[in-house]
Amino acid sequence: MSDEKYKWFLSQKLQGLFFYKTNRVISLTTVKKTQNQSYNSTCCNETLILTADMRIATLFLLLLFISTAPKSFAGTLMNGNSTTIDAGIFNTSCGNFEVRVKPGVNYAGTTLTNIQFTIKWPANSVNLINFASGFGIQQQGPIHVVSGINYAVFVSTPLVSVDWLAGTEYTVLSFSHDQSGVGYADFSLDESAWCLANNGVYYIELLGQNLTGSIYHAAPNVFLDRCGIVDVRVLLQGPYNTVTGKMNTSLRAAGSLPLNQPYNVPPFNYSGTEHVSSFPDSIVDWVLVELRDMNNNTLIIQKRAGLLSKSGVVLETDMTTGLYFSSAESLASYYIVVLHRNHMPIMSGLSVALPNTRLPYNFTNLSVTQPYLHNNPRPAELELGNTGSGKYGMIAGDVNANKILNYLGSLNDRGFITAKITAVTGQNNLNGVISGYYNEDILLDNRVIYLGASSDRAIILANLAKLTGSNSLNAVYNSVVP
Ligand SMILES: [Ca+2]
Ligand SMILES: [Ca+2]
Repeated sequence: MSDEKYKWFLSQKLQGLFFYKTNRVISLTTVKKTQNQSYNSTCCNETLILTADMRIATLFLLLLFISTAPKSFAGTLMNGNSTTIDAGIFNTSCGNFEVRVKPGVNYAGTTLTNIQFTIKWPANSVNLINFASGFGIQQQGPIHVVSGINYAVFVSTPLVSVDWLAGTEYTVLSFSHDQSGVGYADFSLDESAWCLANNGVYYIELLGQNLTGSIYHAAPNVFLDRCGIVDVRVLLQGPYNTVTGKMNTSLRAAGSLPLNQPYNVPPFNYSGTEHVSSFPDSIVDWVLVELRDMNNNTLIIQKRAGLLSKSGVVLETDMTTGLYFSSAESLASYYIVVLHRNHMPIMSGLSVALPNTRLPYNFTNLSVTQPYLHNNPRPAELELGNTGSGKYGMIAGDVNANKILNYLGSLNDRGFITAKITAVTGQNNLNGVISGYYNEDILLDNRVIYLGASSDRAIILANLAKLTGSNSLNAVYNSVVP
């Protein structure tokens, strides 16, 4: 082995002597305290047999290293920049992470000879997957579980040349979690007692020189569940009860709610298979939620049917909060549209990054989240109960769900009520009352009533007056949702 072909360096961390060849690095095991006669390469399947002279040289260099090697040239330069290299872990998007290093000064064409760190996160939460590294960093050994914490140690194997600029962050490892968890958890690069005891603390060296800096960034409160979850809060004007401040659950109480989602008919034409075998007492009705493209809010990406609780939470059929959209991408934002069988649809005023479980899109409180084009020029929702209640809900009365509210004229919503009563009772008696799950039951009280108390007709006229400012029977309100 000649000096032209091989170069050597001493690793402070590994307490050893390493050789490598330009353009084809051979990473060697450390010089052992035992009388090794050969050094097994960890790459390239090469074995270097050291000659007697080389062994003498190795021993000499090692002794020289042990006696004279600087403890570190790391430190703080006169200009204030540290010569060390800091590290951090970043939650770059839902479920995705990067471990980055940030050098204090420039390192051009320098060989990264060792880096290691330990990632720490709660046990029994999620698994780490999809590792990628341009620096040959791999997990070393199994995940260690200690007192409810997972520790995974990562080390570099081959030697890699780096060109790093001071103050710039460089991703040395990226990975994801498998979205199999619940809630939130902290992820960090660890410096705990476990790491100290197991030699897994952050360490980095270039050309054998210890440049270990400090850990400067963690990833707290990382969402562990699936990324495409839409958490939306909404009230329906029809069943809203001004006394309780919640929605009535008359359809559930009457046993009228269908077990399969009801939006498989025009104009919704949603063929989803959402289904329940029974309903909790708190369920008001089914709603349909659309995810729309952030750059084109008429482009529907995916639809889901969910259950609406009396307090306004949209639930999965397993009664967990929020709806999961498998087509959602973790880096993208979406407009959220809520539709109901006989209420006007509403859309979020802005596109929303998913998951939004930390800050649900709350259509009931307009001081928090505005619906699309609210009061521009007309309301997109109506205040429920007394003026100043501060609670807003979806506008009742669009019996045929054509996004138009009208009392007279073509396809008017009033006419469907009389037609339904006539069709079911077989009589032209507007005092007739029918019971069941009908779109003509605007108040969702399990009855279709045209005249008298609790009529489903009167709210159409009252809403048109509020929405258009006109008491004309010919007033028309069009939804602002495209
Ligand atoms: Ca209509
Ligand atoms: Ca009714």
